[in-house]
This record gives sequence, C-alpha cells and structure tokens, in this order.
Amino acid sequence: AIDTMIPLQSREIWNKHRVKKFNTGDEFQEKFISHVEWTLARSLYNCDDLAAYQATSESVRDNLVIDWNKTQQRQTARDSKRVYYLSLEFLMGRALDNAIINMQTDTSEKDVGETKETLTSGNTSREMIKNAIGQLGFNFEDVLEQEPDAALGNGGLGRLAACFVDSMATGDYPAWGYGLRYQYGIFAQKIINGYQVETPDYWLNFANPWEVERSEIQVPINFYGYVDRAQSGSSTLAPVDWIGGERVLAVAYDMPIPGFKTSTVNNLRLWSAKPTTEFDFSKFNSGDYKNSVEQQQRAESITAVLYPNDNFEQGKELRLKQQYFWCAASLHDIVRRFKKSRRPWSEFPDQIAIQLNDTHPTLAVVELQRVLVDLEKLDWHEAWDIVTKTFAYTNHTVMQEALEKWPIGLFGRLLPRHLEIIFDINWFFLKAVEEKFQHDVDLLGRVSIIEEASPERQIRMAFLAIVGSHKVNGVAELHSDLIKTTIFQDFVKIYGPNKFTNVTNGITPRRWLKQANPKLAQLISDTIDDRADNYLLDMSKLTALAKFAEDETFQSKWNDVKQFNKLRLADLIKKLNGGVDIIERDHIRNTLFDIQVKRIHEYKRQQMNIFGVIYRYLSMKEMLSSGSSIEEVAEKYPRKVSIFGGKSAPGYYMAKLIIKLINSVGDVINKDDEIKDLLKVVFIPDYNVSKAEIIIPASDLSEHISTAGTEASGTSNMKFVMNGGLIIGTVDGANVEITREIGEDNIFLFGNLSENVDELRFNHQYHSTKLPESLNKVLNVIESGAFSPENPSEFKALTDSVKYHGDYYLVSDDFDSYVATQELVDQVYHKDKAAWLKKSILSVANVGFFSSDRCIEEYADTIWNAEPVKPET
Ligand code: IMP
Ligand code: B1N
Repeated sequence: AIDTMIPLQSREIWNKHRVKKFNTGDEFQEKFISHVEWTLARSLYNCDDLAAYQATSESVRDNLVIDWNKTQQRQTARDSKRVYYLSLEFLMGRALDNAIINMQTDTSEKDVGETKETLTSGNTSREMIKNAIGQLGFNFEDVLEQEPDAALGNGGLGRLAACFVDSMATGDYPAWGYGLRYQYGIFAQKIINGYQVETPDYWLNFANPWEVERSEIQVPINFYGYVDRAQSGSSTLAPVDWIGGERVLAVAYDMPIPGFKTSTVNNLRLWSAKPTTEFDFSKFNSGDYKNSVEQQQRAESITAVLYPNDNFEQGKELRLKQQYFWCAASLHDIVRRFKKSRRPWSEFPDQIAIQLNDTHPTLAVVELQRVLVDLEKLDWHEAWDIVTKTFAYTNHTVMQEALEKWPIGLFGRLLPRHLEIIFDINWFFLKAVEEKFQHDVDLLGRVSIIEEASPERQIRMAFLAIVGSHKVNGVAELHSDLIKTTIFQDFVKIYGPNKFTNVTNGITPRRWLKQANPKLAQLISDTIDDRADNYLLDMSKLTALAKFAEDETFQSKWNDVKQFNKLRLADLIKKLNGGVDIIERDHIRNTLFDIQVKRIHEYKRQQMNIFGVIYRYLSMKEMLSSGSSIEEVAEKYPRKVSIFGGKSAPGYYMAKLIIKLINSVGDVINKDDEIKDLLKVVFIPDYNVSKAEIIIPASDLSEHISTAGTEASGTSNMKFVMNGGLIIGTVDGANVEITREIGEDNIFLFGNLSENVDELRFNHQYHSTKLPESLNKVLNVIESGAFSPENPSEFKALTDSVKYHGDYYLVSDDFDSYVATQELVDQVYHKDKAAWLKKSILSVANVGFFSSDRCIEEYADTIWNAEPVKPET
C-alpha cells in the first residue's frame, strides 16, 4: 500500500542508489574515513580519540538508521497496537558499545565455515570493529571512553526505563519511549574535603551523534491563561476553550534504540523547549523590547535541567511545567499518529497502550480527556472510557515524601482547564464510590483525588493515576503486596484486587553482562557452548552453568575473571585518587571487595554500613591494644575494602552528611599503619552508569540493606548477582525474589521484616531508643570527634537521629544482626573459597528471571495486550 503511492521511476532511482550497511571490517574502515573527512571535516593528521569516537559512532549510526527507517515503516504498515512508555527519566549511559553489541546477528547457514569476520558471523561484531579500529591506530576502549553518559535520570527509576526500551526493541515490540531532552542531566559530583560539590553536566558539549533533531516536528504548548465558556453556555462537561497565556514549542529529538539480534530499531523521542516565532505585539509596547526577548528566552528553561531528586518531590512550578510540556507534546504526537489511521475513536485503546512511569506523567490522563472532549467533541463518558482503557500506571515507591501532590492554587494558575477536568473526574469517581459504599462515611475523604490539606487543598497524583488507569502495578512482589495493604488499600476495596498487579523489575543482560563484563560473558559462552550468545536472549540457558559449580578448574577460571575485574576497578580508583593506590594491589585476590553504590538516602542506610565499618575498625584496634598480634587480628577481620559511591540530592542535608562521614572515616582508617592495610574505605566520586559498568563486575559482596518495606525493588541487586557477586541484604524489594530464584544458601539475609517495622517505630517514639552496646560504642566515638577533630559535633545530626529522633530507619534494631552477618561473610570468603565460588556460580546460573526481557513480556501480555512486530526474514 505504501509502495503504490510512489511513482515507479522514483522508486527505481531510489533503489539504484540505496544506502548500504557496512558488513565487514574493511567496509567499516571505509565509512569511518569518509566520516572523518566529510562529516567531521578532519583528516588522518588530526584525527584524535574524540574524532575516532565520533566517526565510529556516525558509521555505526548509519547502519542503525537503515533499520530504524525500515522498522518505523513496518510498524506503520502492520498497524498493530503500539506501546508508549512515558518517563521523565531515561538514564541511558553510553550508546556506542551497546549499539555495536546489539548489531550482532545470528550466524546464518551461509556463514558457517567462513573465516572472514563479518557482522553475520556470530559472536564477532564487537571483535570485528575493535580490530578494524585497532588497524586504524586507535585503542577501542579509549575510543569508547570519549562518549559522555546520557545521564537523563537520577537512579533506579530512570535506568529501569533505559533497560525497558532495550528489551522492547529486542522483543520486536512496536514501542516508543517519550521523555525530555534536558540540556543538563544529573549533576556531576565532586568530592572536595570530603563534601559533595555539584557541578553542571553539560553533556551536549560536543555534537551528539546519537540524536536526530526533527526540526520539522514542533508542537505548540500553552500554559496559564483562562477558560472561555462562551461555546458551552452554562452546561458542565460541555467542550470549552482554553485560552493559553504563554506559548512555547516542543521540538522532537529522536534516539535510535536497537534491539539485540534483530533488525528492529525503535525510537526514543525526547522533547526540547524553544521559543515560538510568533511575537505578541499587543503585550509589549515598543519600549519593552528587551523584556519581550527575555520572556521568549524563558521558554528554553523548561527543558534546561533534570530535577536531581530521587524518591522525593519538591513541588516546584517549573517541575509541573516540565510535566505538562512533555505530556502534551507526547499525546499530541500519539493522537496525530492515530488519526492517520482514520479509525474511529473507540478503537484508540485497541491501538495504543500508554504506560505511566510513576505519577510524573499523570497529566497525560487529563490531557487526553481534554483533547477528546474539548477538541474532538466526544461525550465526556465516552472519552473517559477511552482514557482509562489506554493508560496503566506503575508505582515505584511508598515513601510519603516521594508521593506527588500539587497545591490547587499553583496548579490552577498554570493549567486552569486541567484543574476543572480533574474536579470533574473526581466528582464522577466519588459519586460512584458513594453509590457502592453508602455506609462508609470516611471513605470518600480518604480516596478523594483532592486532599483537604491546610494551608491549601492538594491534588493527589497517585490517586488520579489509579482512577485514570485500567491497571496499577508495583515493581517487586513484596512492594506490590505492600501498596495493596497500605497506601492504596481503599482502592483495592473499590476496584477489586484484579486492577492491582505485580511486574517484578528486570535489567538488560546485554549491557549488564555482555558489555560490562566481557570476560565473564566469554567464559559463559565458552562453557555452555553458546558462541552466538543466545543466552543473552534466553537467560534460562544459564542454568547449564550449575553443573560446573563445584568443578575446581571452572571455579578457578571463574575466580580469574573476578580478579581481572577487581584489578580493573582498582585501576579506576587509583586514577580517581590522583594516581595513588588505596588498595594493596598484591593482595587483591584475597581482599574482599564490599560495595554499596546507589543514591545516598537514609532509607538505603549507607549510615548503617559506615557504622559497621567503624565498629570493625574499633574492634581491630581493641584487639591490638589488648596484645593481639596483627596475624590474630587478620584471622578475625581478614582483608576487606569497603567501597561506596552515590549522589545525594543537593538539598538533602542528612545524605550529604553521610557522604562526609564516609570520607572522614576513610581518611582516618586508610592512614592508620597499625592495621596494616587489613581495612580500607573508598568513596568513588560521581557514580554513574559508565562507572557502574566497571564497579559492579568487581564486587565480591554488595550491600542492599534498606529498612524493610522501603526499597520498592532495587535493580542493582540484580546487576551484582548477574556478575557473580554475592549479596548482603534485608528482606526487602526484589531481594526476596532473588533469594527464591538463586536459593537462600547463596545470599546473606539479615534484619527485621517489614511486617514489624510499624511496631518497632512505635516503640522508638514512645520509649527512648535502646542502643545495642556495639552501636553505642560507634556513636560515642563519632561524637568524640575521632573523625572530625576540628569539629567534634560535625556528625551530631546523624548520631542524634538514631539516639534521640526515633531512629526512623531502624538502624539500632538491625545493627547487631548486620554486624554478625558481616562476620559470617568474612568466614565463608576467607575460610572456604570453594564454597564462596559455588554460591557465586549458582547465583549466575539462576539469575535469568531478572532479565528485563521477561519483565517486558509480562507487561505486554498482562497489561498492554501488545504483540511483537517481527521483521520479515
Ligand atoms: P509518524 O508515525 O508520523 O511519527 O512517523 C514515524 C515514522 O514512521 C516516519 O519517520 C516514517 O519512517 C514511518 N512512517 C509513518 N507513516 C508512514 C507511512 O505511511 N509509510 C511509511 N512509513 C511511514
Ligand atoms: O524505582 C526503582 C526501584 O528499583 C527502586 O526501589 C525505587 O526506589 C525507584 C520521584 C523516584 N522510586 N521512586 C523513585 C525517582 C524520582 C522522583 O522524582 C521518585 N525512584 C524509585 C525502579 O522501579
């Protein structure tokens, strides 16, 4: 149908000159050189690593673009149901290595026996390009290092969205991501004198080969203004006009998202704000020209910066502006595409599924209702039926301070028509609840989308998201159960339990195994005889590793891979430490690498980790001063390095204090010659996706020790396990299912359970906190100024929080079992390495469930009702 619209002659010429992909190292080199000369206007004589990175990216991109165009045409022609994933954050990291890995295709019959490296000769796309670049005089890793991270996210929520687009493309789903193109991603973290200092992340400094500006796609977006009821008269629910007071343009930037071993390349569309070219002459008299230009420049501020909060909502007007700008532009695009199919509106939910990544895009629900009622003139109820069948909502947190609420004053000024629509949605919702539950007088107030708060009423975005969706899911079993019994319990009563479901998070094994840990990937594919890396698509193939779990030669190869990765991390740490080693290199093989890298948050309890380190240090010192030899100390407290990394929100005082404490403790311990390098503390500055790819494969042990019931899922726990690291963790989030999958012998669990948290907190409130002797000792030493001699009270807020302020995160309740479990870890690691390696191998063998491919399949089957659109073979 598409072809017949183009005249034969044009098609023939087009076909004669059709662009071709490179398929061999030689063809890659030809492309590379033409990009250096033509695209970059450089030459052999001034082609540095940056130019090599750019030319490589342009060449790889050319291949992707061909498949990208074909994919979009195919998805349009098949006209099957599309999925849109709306997320304010996409924490993509680097694109080049990932694109190269995903370019790998299956070994086809005709390639068997061929020795020449081509893209179709199985496990070699990465090797082929690496060699080709090497011949051109560049080191592959150095070239990859040139790429800045696309850091358009804070942490787990944003990285999850990135793993999801990878899996949606890999599964051939016709699925787009929609987000914002922030000019500044998450800030870069510097550590100065032990304190976090934020510096801007201007990631678009050099041309970005991974985006295509669609300058022809510009959507006008309105803010402020007023509602004109002239066309509707006095009747409510009738269409009305919203006369906007400020207008900006949303410009589309597209990023290709290649699937692994498929020619499907999906799209990630990010919106950027720019001023309109129209000029409001009436508003500005001739003397106010400067002011009017400034007003125009304000437009760009909408997509200037990512809000750097994780699990926290500040309620700032600019944030709401970002949300509406993004939702309105995305919906406009989705509706425009739907209208091209000329189907009746009633088929909208059959053609389109929209997933809300947390409540941040909930305005899309309201905007679609507005488009259908005010612009397309559908009846209110008909429109609402379409809306609720289209949307589904994923909840990622139960933390009160992260639940979005907007004061109606601020909201109504920015979006007057949307506020009216929310009131109407709420009115119909409450009316239905009232009819069904006539005797429950408190219920209406509890579930109302509008909270009667002082000083001002607020819109509860989570409730709006539930009412506007057909499914609500949590991100791990424990979390999905918790939301049903706590924050959303009334809604389970109203809608029944089937509206609420679980989809346990996952991660993409392409980035988090193949790309981050090429040595382990190689060992796996050799061992299970899968040279074409099919296990990266079907992770159940990893169970074949289990039979080698006790095989001595295999264990030793496994250990060598870990050793390689630990050295690689030690190199990074040395580089970040001004070329000075912190970790004793000769002893790395028997030094336990204990890692906690994630956003710094009281609920994640980095403070408990560093308290534990202090306790260990004090115990070592005590042994020495009571006459024990260093050998005896080493027997009880063998070699260990505690590695931390993570950013604090710039305004989060307690989190920043935790960072300072870690660094101050490190300063004391790392300098103490008496303990002979048995214990080291390292804080890695500026933790981000590309650093995670180095850090995670190097862990022996990683810490996932949140207060039970607070971490919705966690996803780095899955990444560590996939790389052969063991976990010390609480019974929280996805730790529970990790335990079920890999076996409880292979994880170190400790601490109170979530069902006891309320009671424990209650006890702290009404009786002053009883500290265990161990923790008391640690807090006293901190208070004595041992880590801050120039300012002994520096860490008072941290120690007081446990002692006097109710210990909300239950550090005192879990401390002793944490310390005891750490000592158990030491014993297994140092006394029974074979048992340790067995645990590590069995963990990887059974980690398959946590592939985001499984997760996306569950969304597609149980929430989206969407099918893959397979490329023709
Ligand atoms: P959109 O759906 O209009 O945003 O277009 C997205 C992409 O789909 C375009 O860049 C085209 O590559 C492809 N596409 C959209 N409509 C058609 C069509 O009618 N024929 C072929 N390709 C199309
Ligand atoms: O989402 C991740 C989970 O694995 C984590 O457990 C969870 O903490 C994380 C407001 C959030 N929940 N909520 C946020 C981020 C930014 C923001 O402005 C909330 N992040 C999570 C993936 O499911």
